[in-house]
Order: sequence, then C-alpha cells, then structure tokens
Amino acid sequence: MARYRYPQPAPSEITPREIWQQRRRLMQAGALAATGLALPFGARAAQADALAPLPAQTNAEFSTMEKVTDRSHATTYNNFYEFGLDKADPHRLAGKMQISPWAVQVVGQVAKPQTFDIDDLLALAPMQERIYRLRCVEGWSMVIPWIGYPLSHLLDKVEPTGNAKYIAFYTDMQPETMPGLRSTVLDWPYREGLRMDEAMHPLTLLTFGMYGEVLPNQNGAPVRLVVPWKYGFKSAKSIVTIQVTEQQPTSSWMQAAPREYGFYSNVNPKVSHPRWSQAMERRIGEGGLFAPRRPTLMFNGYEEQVASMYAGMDLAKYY
Ligand SMILES: Nc1nc2c(c(=O)[nH]1)N[C@H]1C(S)=C(S)[C@@H](COP(=O)(O)O)O[C@H]1N2
Ligand SMILES: [Mo]
Repeated sequence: MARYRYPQPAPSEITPREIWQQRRRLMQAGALAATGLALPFGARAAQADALAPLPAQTNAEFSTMEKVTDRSHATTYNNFYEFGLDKADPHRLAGKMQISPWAVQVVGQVAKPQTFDIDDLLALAPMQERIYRLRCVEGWSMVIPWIGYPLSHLLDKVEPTGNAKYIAFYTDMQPETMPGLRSTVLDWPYREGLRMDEAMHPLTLLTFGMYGEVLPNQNGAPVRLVVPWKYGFKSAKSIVTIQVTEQQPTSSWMQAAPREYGFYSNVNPKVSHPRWSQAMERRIGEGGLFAPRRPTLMFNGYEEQVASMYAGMDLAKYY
C-alpha cells in the first residue's frame, strides 16, 4: 500500500515539550503491547476515573503528526445526545451507562450472522493506535489517538453476500441511564450508515479505546466507529447492532433534517451546511475563542486515501 502523506504543521506550531510528550506516550503504548500486558475488559480500578489500559501497536502510516488534543478536552467536550444536548452532559452522565455485559450482533446480508461478545470482538484482530483528526459538523475539531482495528476485519468474518451494499449501525438504548432518549430531537436508537466500500476502507476504525485506555463511556464505550474523513456524527458510539443491507439506510440525522444532513456527510469545505459555512474550523484546546480558526481540508485531510471512492459523484448533491 502507498505511504500516505499528511499535511504537516509548521514547526512553530509545535513546542518541543509536546513532541516529547507525544513520543513518550507512543513509546509507552508500544512497551505495553510488547509485554502483552492486558486487563480483562471492563476491569476498572477503584479510582473513579481510572480506565483499563488497552495496549496497541502504533500505526504511523495512518496517523497524523499534528499535536494531539489534550485528553481532558476529548473526554469532557462531547456529543452523545443520548445523555443530553450540552457538550458537558456526556461526561457528567454517561458514567451510569451499563457496558458490561456487552455484545454486538451482526445481521442482514451475510452468510454467517453472528453475535460477538465484547471480549471476542476485542480479540478479533491486533489493536492499533491511530491518531486521527475528528471534524464535527458544528465547526470544531480535535486530534485523537484512537485504538482499534479496521471494521473490514469484522465484516470479513461474517461474509457479506452479493447483495451487501450498505452497513447500518445502531447505538444501544438504555432508558434508565440515558436521559437524552426522552428528547425528540432525534429518532432513537441513534442510527448511522456507510456504503460497503466506505465500511471496508482501511481508514474506517472499529474503535475500543483512546489515549492508551479503553474508551470512556462518554466517548462511546465499549465499542464505536471512527470514520475520519466524514463529519463526526457518522462515528456512531456504543454500537450494539451492525446490519448489512441492500438498501441505503436512513440515518437518524437524515431523518431529523434531510436538507441539512445527507447520507454521505463527507467533510467538504466547499459544501456549506444550509445554516453555516464549513470552510473553517476551531481546533479544541487551541487558545480559546480568539485563536485563529484553521481552514477545513477536503475529506478532512484524507483526500488522497478516499477521493477515488467518490469519483464522478456530484458532492454538492450527495452531501
Ligand atoms: N450514539 C451516538 N453517537 C454519536 C453521537 C451521538 O449523539 N450519539 N454524536 C456524534 C457526533 S456529532 C460527534 S462529533 C462524535 C463525537 O465523538 P467524541 O465525543 O468521542 O469526540 O460522536 C458521534 N457519535
Ligand atoms: Mo459532531
């Protein structure tokens, strides 16, 4: 496979300390993987906020070298509407979500439909750490070290049939722990979808951890999707069902506001949201409201890897 190039930040954007911290973090992750140290999933230390480490090999080929967003931002400024619409709601409330036991059923146009216990999913393929940009449709972005493996590994296991054209993802519904389900902003459960080639693309990550540990609940524990060239809402959290379909699924966002959210939702600075431009973004943690915003990149900077999937498509029509 070709070695991908990512836009590099100017040296002045990086302080030596940040570089040093990032290297140290990557080395720690590598050392953990080397010793094979792993805690059973869901094992959490007594300390309220401590999460189990999730060892992984760094995948440099698919990682941006940009400065990683502080973990404190990535775990406290979240969209997870099941817990409320405020950015602080998921961190405040998602701790109550029940994530053990957890299973993911894979159904639909597959030769071998299967329900995977979370421990079987964790063991399905080697864990990789990938530092991806995440661009929210609201105009902000982060750079997050995710841990997971390509979704294609799971899909290969269930053997999609000749009719398999799309994949639908469904988030869990826990009325007792998710107060946001009472809201009518979205139709629940949270549903998202990908075309088959998008789902099989090596960048599409079935994600179990971040920052060297299993996912915090507010970030979609115990398993979520991360599709880095699409707006953040495509990256469904806390997935319980994966359905392989022949027809294009309708996502919760398409259903709520079809004029604003299409099926593809590729990051595209040239196609405005009906109510605001998508040309610029604010990097969370970068000097507050007065920090200069940065230009949003086509396909969130992953153009070289993904553009060929949309060759000949009018991206203003298929937004
Ligand atoms: N189930 C579910 N998944 C979701 C959302 C949600 O509200 N519910 N929000 C999405 C949006 S809009 C974004 S930007 C990302 C945010 O992921 P993060 O909080 O881990 O950064 O999650 C996506 N996945
Ligand atoms: Mo988002």
